[in-house]
Amino acid sequence: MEKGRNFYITTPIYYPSDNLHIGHAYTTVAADCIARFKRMQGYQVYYLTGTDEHGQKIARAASDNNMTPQAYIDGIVSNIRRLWETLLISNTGFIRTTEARHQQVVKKLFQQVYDQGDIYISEYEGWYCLPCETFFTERQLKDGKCPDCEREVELLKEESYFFKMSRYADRLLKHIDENPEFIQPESRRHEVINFIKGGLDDLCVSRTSFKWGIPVPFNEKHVVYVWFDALINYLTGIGYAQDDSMFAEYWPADVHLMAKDILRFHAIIWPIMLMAVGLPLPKKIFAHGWIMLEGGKMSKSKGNVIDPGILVDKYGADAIRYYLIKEMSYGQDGMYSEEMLVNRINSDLANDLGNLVSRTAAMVIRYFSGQIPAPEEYAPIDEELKQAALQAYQESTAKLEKLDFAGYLISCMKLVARANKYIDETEPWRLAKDESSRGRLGAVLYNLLECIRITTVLMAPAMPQLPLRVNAQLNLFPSPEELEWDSAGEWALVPAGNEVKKGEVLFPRIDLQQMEESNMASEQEVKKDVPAATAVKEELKEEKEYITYDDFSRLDLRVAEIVECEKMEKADKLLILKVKLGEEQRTIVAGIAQHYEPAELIGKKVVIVANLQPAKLRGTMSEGMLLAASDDNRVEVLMVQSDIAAGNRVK
Ligand code: ME8
Repeated sequence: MEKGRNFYITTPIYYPSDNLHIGHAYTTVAADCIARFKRMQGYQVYYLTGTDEHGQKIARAASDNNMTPQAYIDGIVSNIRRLWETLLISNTGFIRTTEARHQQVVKKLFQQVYDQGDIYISEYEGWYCLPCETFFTERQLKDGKCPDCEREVELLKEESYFFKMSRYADRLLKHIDENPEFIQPESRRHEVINFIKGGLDDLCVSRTSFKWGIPVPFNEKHVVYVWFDALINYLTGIGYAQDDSMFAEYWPADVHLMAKDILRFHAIIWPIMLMAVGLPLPKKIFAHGWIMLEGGKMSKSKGNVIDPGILVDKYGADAIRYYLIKEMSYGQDGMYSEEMLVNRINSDLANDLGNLVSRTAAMVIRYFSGQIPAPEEYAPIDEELKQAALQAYQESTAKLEKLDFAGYLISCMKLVARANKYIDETEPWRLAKDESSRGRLGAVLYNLLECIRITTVLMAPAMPQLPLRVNAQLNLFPSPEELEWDSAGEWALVPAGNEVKKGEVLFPRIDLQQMEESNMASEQEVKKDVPAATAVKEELKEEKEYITYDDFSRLDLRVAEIVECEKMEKADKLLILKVKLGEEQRTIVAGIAQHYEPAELIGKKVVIVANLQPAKLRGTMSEGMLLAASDDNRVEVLMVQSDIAAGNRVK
């Protein structure tokens, strides 16, 4: 195997004190995205995740459930493995700290550090935070509580072994200084430097107050401190002291990924442990932000958790993965609510990506009997599209290398938006009307398929099912399971002549109201006073006079394309739209400013009442009215998703 083409990435090993939540999925999905990206680049990737199974917290959770720790965690660990399968996590290894292979390595290294004089026995008194499995000094407490999670701490006093961290502080500072990429993002790197400069205390690395841990090899009254035990998983997982050639292939790790809560363990204790045992340090330790709920941070011990398995059942793994990765803005916290998730699925995946695929497929079927045309007749605008594709490839690569997850997906979606705009600019439906434009029509559709191919390759690390699902319709890849990353940097690889089939909608639009209703129903919390469903039914019951078909046909309803849109000055509710109906352009004033940003409407096709008497609204003449659905809280403008051209009638 070619050296230097190996890549080793890890997630934290999670506590199986309870089932995992969407916060854990956040890290695991992000690491999976990088693992898949690197595999597509041709690296031999080892992706390790697992569970941190010792310590007082696990022992207490088990006894609260009247179970032995082992039986308790076995159940949770099998749920975790299943969850990762559901989320399409492609981990190479899964390590449990209760495995014999790990216990042996922990004992061996503890002994080695003790023998060389870096571990000594003394007495410890300190404040212990159980959820964080961490000791604090009186000075470190915040209002008498844990400075990290702000929960109660307890005073513990015991004979303990200590690890001489202070001895290595200067060496660690020098390493951080000489390797700017070692701790990232930059703001976190500074935090760590300041913390070390503030002085490192020796670390208490054993416990006598409980038994659920790995015994200290030379004094069985003690068990090894859970963090000293857990960090070593990164070595055991790739065969340290058991499979030397495998270990040599993968160590040092390329990336340890985690959230900022456990950065100090990874950026201070872990490197010092490695220095003490004489191993090279990992290349990068990267701490992303937290995913927050509206009410604050989510955590198992606060009980406000979101089960990602339920979300996958409802919305599909690709959609959940997309949301989580897009929410991981570089160095910042993300937010989760089901409403935000549904809105993002609808806007990015259903409207933008899904529509691009379905419009293109429909046009190839309609105009070329489903056979991918060869690109015969180019126009200068094609070069622009090609450059946009190349830029998406270059930007996505750079962002993923930097672990800028949101930035990566933003680059992909820019290409999708550019391709949708290209449809509007080239107007294939117009070309189709003229036999002499057939060569040009073929090139337009070919270029669109090319953009879809490139987008699919680029998005595959985030959405592993996308290539298969796109391929089922568009037949762009000979083997969609084995895409090469660099194929996204090339143009004109789509195989002309392949057959395109009509397929299922890639990302069906989700009705937020229906979703909320079904949630309410499943939680059996339907209250008697005005749930949304009842309100709708009441409105329908309101008797309306019948009209004849002739009455109806007096309405001139038309498809109109919004070409400009801006907020009306000094009117919070009004937007001024310029719409095109075929050749004709009109101005419409619509009361939707609180529901739509002007930019999101441009390029959209809506339905208007074209023969409504023009009226002046706040000084602007409005020449028509948009159709929209509404309830008490929202207004949704009706849109035409297909390529039916502006100007056509709605009947
Ligand atoms: O700390 N937002 O395990 P843990 C983002 N066993 N990420 C989150 C999150 C949230 N709201 N909640 C959890 C431990 N995470 C130790 C690790 S490693 C040698 C030992 C993710 O189960 C994030 O990666 O408490 C965080 O660092 C980790 O889960 C903590 O998992």
